[in-house]
Amino acid sequence: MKMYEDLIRTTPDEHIYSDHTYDNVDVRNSFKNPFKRKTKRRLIVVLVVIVIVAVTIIFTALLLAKEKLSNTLETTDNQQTTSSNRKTTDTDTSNVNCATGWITTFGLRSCYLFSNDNKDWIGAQSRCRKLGGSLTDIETNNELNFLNHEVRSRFRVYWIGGTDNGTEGKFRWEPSGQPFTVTNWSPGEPNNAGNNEDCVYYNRQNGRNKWNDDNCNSIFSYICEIKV
Ligand SMILES: [Ca+2]
Ligand SMILES: [Ca+2]
Ligand SMILES: [Ca+2]
Repeated sequence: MKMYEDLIRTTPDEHIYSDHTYDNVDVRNSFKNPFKRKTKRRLIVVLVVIVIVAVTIIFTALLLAKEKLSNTLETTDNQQTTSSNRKTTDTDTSNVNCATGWITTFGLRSCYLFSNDNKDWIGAQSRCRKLGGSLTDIETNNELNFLNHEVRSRFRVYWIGGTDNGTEGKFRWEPSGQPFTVTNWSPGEPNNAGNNEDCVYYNRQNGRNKWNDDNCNSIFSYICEIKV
């Protein structure tokens, strides 16, 4: 209050109401002037209105931003769900119906099974045949991209149907006997290490999904393919 009185005491307007004196009584009288009180009240009301409007604008902007973010996340979720459904249901526009546990994607006329168990290459091929297919062959970039993507999301090593057994260095798909038309070798592979690597698997070396030739007696998971 003392500070406020000092301030008022030095205000030029006080000359009007102080009757040319600066004693405390005159200053208090001038402060009680109804005109000044009204002005002060109006000022406070205007300030309060400004604060309310500013808070409302900020709150509305935050709400809109939150809603926009929520819509974006929902759209992404829907797209992912659609993508997932495409692989696992018969609503795929390629009209490929896959049995439970087998997957496909748009543009491919095959279903694929990623095994949960492990076998050597011959045992894996035998198992796939019993299921009505064979170890997968990879004949197009579309098929390669699909399998690369699927292997990337799993933490296993998978046998595929490639081999150069019988003719060293000439890789083919079994059982079709077709030579490789697309390849996805790891750097430095195939190297036929120890002169004893004739079967091909998908490795996870350096986090990439590349092929390696390995000893056919090694035990890995496997990818079966049924052409429809
Ligand atoms: Ca194939
Ligand atoms: Ca070999
Ligand atoms: Ca190798």
